[in-house]
Amino acid sequence: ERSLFSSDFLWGSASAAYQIEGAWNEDGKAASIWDEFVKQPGATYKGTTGNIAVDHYHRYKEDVKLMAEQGLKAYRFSISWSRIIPNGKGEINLEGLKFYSDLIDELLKYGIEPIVTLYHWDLPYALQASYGGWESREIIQDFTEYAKVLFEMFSDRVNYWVSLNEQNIFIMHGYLFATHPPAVKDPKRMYEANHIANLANASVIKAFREGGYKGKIGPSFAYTPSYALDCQPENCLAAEQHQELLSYFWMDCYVRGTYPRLAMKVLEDKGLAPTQLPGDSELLKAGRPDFMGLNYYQTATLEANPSDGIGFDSKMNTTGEKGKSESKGLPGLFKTAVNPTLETTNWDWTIDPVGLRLALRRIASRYDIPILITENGLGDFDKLEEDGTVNDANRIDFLEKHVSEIGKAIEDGVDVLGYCTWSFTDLLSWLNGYQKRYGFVYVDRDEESEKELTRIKKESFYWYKDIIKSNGLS
Ligand code: BGP
Repeated sequence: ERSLFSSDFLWGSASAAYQIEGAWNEDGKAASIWDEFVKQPGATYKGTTGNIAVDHYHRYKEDVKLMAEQGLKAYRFSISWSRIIPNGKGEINLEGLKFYSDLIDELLKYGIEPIVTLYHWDLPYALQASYGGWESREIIQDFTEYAKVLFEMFSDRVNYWVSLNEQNIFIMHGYLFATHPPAVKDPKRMYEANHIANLANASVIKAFREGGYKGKIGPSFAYTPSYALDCQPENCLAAEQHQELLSYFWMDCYVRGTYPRLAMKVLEDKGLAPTQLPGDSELLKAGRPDFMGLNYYQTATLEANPSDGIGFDSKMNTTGEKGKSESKGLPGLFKTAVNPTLETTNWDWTIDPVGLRLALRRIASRYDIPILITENGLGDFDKLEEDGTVNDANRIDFLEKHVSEIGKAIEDGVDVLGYCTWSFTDLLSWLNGYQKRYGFVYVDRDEESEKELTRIKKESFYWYKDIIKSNGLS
């Protein structure tokens, strides 16, 4: 049997600073918007925070050793801006730089390719407080300056950079659902902040090009491909609206430097179109990425939504009791329906491996760009058995089917650079606490006590080890 994956395929796994590091106020780090947000009662599941998280900041050597044991080819992690530049602008914190420099060296020692995310949602709180974070154009320059510090310091050792992680998620949750900081519910402000984030993303990519750094850079997008319920024509239209407004709206900006025409018409009609200034369009066009980072978890099934208004509400399932989520969708355009052909996770996310092949094909077809899968995984309640094992058969099944669909997409002609599972160790799920686990490595902690945070290899750890070794065959 011949592997469908190239010999340099990046078999990886991913994490983000706030979700693993802990040490939230150590060695010169200042607070991020998440450090502040979690202090508000009811902000997160049972009030969980990343103050300690899984203590990766102090245990990174142990974690990297486990990665090496598994044979990981790549590891995606994010850098916490407020460790590097505590106030968001101005003075650089050398201790922060040293932490990531040491982490990169540790990875390279074992031949693991670092994939570095510049921004995974933990904005320095000072920038939120002083000018409203993503709502001010000042952030374009500050984000670019911060990125340049990292390019200068690390681009001799780093070949893959992710600019913004899931802009669509942090913007929609931050300014529409009010479930992420700054917890605003205002579609007008959302589209303004989003436009500024687009400009900041493009500005960083432009700076990367102008600096002549080696390596590749691109954003990671949370792409949820859409299906029409029952193939009814009006539901097909709803699915297209969903695709335009929730996917192409972002990806077109990244790759083409323009907003999709039909989505923009919807915003104009509703008085929600963002302010565009002279020069914006040129900047967006100068920010074409080298690859599209794809975070794929699920597909959505849509039906027509005859109601009117501009609200877009959703109720999240943060407890893991099936059937607790509800999405109303966009009035007049679409609403989410249950797909009778798909199983769901305990948190009501559809399980759809073919959806990954579809996502890859759609991106490749529309944009003709290489794709780096920067996240994919199953959140589950894993159980540590008396005998010290964790049999996460569900996760193995989930990942195996997704890997197989990647193989098929490669056969279809999609250029896939690599696959990072979410996540390597268990870690904090932003809104669902520590009980929603994704890792190959179990971390022994619960909501009440931090315990010893002992690392325990799950069954999936060994499964992925074999996949990597055989380059995707087993
Ligand atoms: C993505 C984020 C990750 C991670 C993942 C799982 O949206 O980029 O940081 O959290 O989703 O999501 P959750 O923790 O909500 O299950």
